[in-house]
Amino acid sequence: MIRTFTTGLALAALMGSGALAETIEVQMLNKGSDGARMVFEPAFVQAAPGDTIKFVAADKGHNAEVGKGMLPGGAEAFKGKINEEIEVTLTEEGVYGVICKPHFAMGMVMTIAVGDADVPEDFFAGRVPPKAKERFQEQLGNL
Ligand SMILES: [Cu+2]
Repeated sequence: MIRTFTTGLALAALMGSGALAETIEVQMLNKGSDGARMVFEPAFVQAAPGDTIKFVAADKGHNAEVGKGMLPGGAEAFKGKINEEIEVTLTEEGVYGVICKPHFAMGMVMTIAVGDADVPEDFFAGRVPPKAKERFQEQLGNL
């Protein structure tokens, strides 16, 4: 599949991905389709190694970054700026917890499982606000 990429990150993604790798879009929203406020949609993504996740700034004031320690060993953390649409290619299998920094306390988080992933024991080792933890646990229920 041929796609047009515009950012340097995406170019790196293209070079690092296999021929069948997919790009999966995740919207950053003030209000989800179920009415919930401050959400990533979808809130849970099952990806294959080499797939790219594109965070779309559908609404303003959000960012996407890996929560502290919420990534597989050997994987590289990513951190978008506010309103920045980033594309990240995930090659390491495992669970990635993604947060929106300004709305972390309001539970704006999502989970990406790459490949055959189990929840790491230390996933909640860092500081995770109650609402965020609640949503993470719901998302991790998909595994
Ligand atoms: Cu946000």
